[in-house]
Amino acid sequence: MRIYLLVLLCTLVALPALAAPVTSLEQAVNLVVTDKVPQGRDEVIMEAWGPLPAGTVISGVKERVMVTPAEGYVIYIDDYPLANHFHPVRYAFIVSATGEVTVVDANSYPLNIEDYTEIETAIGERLKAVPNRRAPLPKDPPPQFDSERWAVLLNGGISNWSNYTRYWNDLSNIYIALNWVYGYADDHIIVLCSDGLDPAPDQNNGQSSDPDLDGDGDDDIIGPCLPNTIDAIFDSLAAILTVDDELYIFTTDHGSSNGGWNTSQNLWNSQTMTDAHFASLLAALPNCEIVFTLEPCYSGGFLDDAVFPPGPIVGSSACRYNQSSWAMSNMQYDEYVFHWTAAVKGEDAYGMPVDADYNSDGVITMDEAHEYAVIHDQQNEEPQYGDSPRGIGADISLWPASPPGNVEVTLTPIAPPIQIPATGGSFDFIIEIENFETTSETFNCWIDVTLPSGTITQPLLGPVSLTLPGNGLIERTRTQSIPENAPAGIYSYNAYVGYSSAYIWS
Ligand SMILES: [Ca+2]
Ligand SMILES: [Ca+2]
Ligand SMILES: [Ca+2]
Ligand SMILES: [Ca+2]
Repeated sequence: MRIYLLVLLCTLVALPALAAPVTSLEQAVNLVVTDKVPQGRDEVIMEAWGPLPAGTVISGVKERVMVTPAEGYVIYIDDYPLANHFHPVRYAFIVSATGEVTVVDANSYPLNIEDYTEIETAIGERLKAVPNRRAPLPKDPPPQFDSERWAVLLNGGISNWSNYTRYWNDLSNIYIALNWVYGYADDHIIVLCSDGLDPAPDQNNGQSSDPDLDGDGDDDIIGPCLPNTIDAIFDSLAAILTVDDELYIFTTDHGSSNGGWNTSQNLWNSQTMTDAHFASLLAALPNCEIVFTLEPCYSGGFLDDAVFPPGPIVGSSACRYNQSSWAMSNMQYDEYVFHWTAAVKGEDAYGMPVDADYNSDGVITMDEAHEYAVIHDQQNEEPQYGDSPRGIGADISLWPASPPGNVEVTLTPIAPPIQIPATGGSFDFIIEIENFETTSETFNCWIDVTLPSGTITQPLLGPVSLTLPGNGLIERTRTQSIPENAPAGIYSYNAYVGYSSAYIWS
């Protein structure tokens, strides 16, 4: 009798091990993590859906993933949380009755993401905690030029689930570089970002994108990043731009492959822009100078379409046509555009100085910016570059397209030598600026002083923006007062014309 009972007990114990029913999402997630996530749950992003009846269609944004063979649970697994979408992902299916787990490879996150339950993981929480941040503003920006330089900055983001905070940070960083370092006028920098000015949350941190990218109180985002708004902007530019103008285009966000070299960039509300469409927008413009910098996954697939003769045009991308692009390890910016922007700006988004002027001519040309970004890019991506005519990127920067104007500035002291007593005083001088070109030139003029210690001061006068007609001449007499407490020694008074201290003509 005793023996019989023992056998019965063993049978009862053994049965559940053969077929363990799964009765909760949590159980399903734990099974998948144990069986299929060797790197550990905190290294992946997971979303779970179920229990679902047999015959439920499971779809990613880009594909049909499976039809559930039985009642069970679906767990979406992103093994590469720092890559921009769309990259390889997995869907696990757990049969309710038996706990059997199968995994299907796919390339996109769930179409009906709103039906899924987010599974808390360390990396998922870090991604949502990434702050919106603005790079420090340069201390002495150049005045804005009236020159015909335009910029279009785009971030689609797809949806508020996938519109990572870092995309806004990428836009803010390049906006500050264009406006505060290169003197692009505010109203010549057109920014289309996710849902535009809609106050509804559109970022994965649950917040709405701040339209003010540089924090000066003036909105910079003008509209949503949708096919019709992009087309409307390029239609306007086609009417405004002439061959003497310059256009800079920057895109961050996700991207997709449509097979081979055919790729697209994702826009807001799950819309897309194909490489061919982007190229058609550029083709409709006059043959002005065009530079574009692309961050999305598969963005290398835009170069074969959009870099075309006669140019001048320079394009670069974070990755090849068949590669994902990546966030920085701290997830605050995207890797390639973080370094590219640092190169042209002379400092990175954290204020660390950067020198990408490889030929030491005072100008960061487009080949140099790309080279700097390639050298410093530490993620699993191969940035791409193309220009037409071949090599023209070495002659193009974000400064106005024309080469330095033949404009000279001369300072002449009145009644030299100038000696100022210890009690202070003043002296007079003539400043003369002559344009030796036959066409009009627009530039800045400023004056600084080399102190007896050798230190050069901030500008004492200017920078002021001036336009001189062909062969024009300006001559002015100015008085400089010297305070009593100025240390004794020899002072040099320096005048400059050019764009900024980074780009001096004379
Ligand atoms: Ca919004
Ligand atoms: Ca602003
Ligand atoms: Ca292509
Ligand atoms: Ca250079």
